[in-house]
Amino acid sequence: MDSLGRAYLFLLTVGLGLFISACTTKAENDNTITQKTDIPENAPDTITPVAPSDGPPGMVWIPGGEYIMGTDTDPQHRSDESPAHKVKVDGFWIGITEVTNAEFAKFVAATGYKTTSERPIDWEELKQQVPPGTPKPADELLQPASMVFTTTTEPVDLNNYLNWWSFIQGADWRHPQGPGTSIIGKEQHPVVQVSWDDAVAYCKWAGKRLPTEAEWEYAARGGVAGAIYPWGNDKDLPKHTNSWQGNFPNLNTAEDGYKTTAPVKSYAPNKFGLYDMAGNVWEWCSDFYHVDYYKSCAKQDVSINPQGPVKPYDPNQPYNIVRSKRGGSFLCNEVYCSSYRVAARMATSYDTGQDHSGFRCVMTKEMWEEQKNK
Ligand SMILES: [Ca+2]
Ligand SMILES: [Ca+2]
Repeated sequence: MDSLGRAYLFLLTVGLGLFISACTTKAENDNTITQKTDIPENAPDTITPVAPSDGPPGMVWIPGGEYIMGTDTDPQHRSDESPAHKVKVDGFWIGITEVTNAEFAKFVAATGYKTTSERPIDWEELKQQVPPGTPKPADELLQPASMVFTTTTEPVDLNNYLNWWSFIQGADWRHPQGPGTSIIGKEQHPVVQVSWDDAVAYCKWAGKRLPTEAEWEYAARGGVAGAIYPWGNDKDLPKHTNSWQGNFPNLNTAEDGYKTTAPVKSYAPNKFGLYDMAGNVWEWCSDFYHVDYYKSCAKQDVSINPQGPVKPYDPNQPYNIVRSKRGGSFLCNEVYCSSYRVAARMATSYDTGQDHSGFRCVMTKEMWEEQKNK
């Protein structure tokens, strides 16, 4: 499953994997809390930025407010999306699109930054995310590498993500599928093969930060209470988002127009004016991921600006330091992942780059004031 990160895939690839658990492909539903799923008739039109002439370029102002985060009623929801709970967030600016290759290239040109995938694997660091006693792999296996998806030739066991994920040396943001591939002509596509560390480094350079999960979901919902997707409840996915049609992972019919990434803004925005909150590429959030985090949030009447759990934990990868990602990608489909739903969450280790994973940034008023005065 794509939630399993670099450390596990790497160890499995080199034959040292000691732990892998079957992933959950079936939705769970306990219906303990009722949540409204109908779109209200008075849903707002696209909300205009508070100060469009004065806002950071490429971002839209999301007015602060209260909403129900997570879901108990979406038939496809997984246990970590429950219980639905009340959250209040302050207003913030958010990127209208995922960060593009052109934008990331400017950052790299200005700073000389090397992404996680471009650096040799640091065994001392990796060691902390694998079962104790795992032997050190040979040095030739610790070369720069990243995770690449490959369409299979026939239907495969969906419980074994090694059927479609490989750890490829030379795969990085400039070569998303490995040596011989490039991003030439894909300047307006979202950057991929970025780890959480890379996304944070970009944000810092830009005077921004990653969204919290609470901010991300609030923005994705577009002010429409209880909908399943950023556009509402319409099940005609190819009309709204870049996901996967056909049979995963062997047949990609690209009914939505794209087999891998699409240029940002290829589909209509949500009611906040945000593009690709569902699909195209996954988006890192600032929070650690903890499978039971919502249970602790739900103990409060309202969680105010929640920042995520203090410690990460994903039972599928108990040693990994996992961060949350949101929105799903061009690989998501109804059978396997369905993470284009606004409530869907994903745990991925902070050092993992994948060719379906990127990010977008947010900015507070204070950050914008500081940036403006530079
Ligand atoms: Ca597609
Ligand atoms: Ca996205």
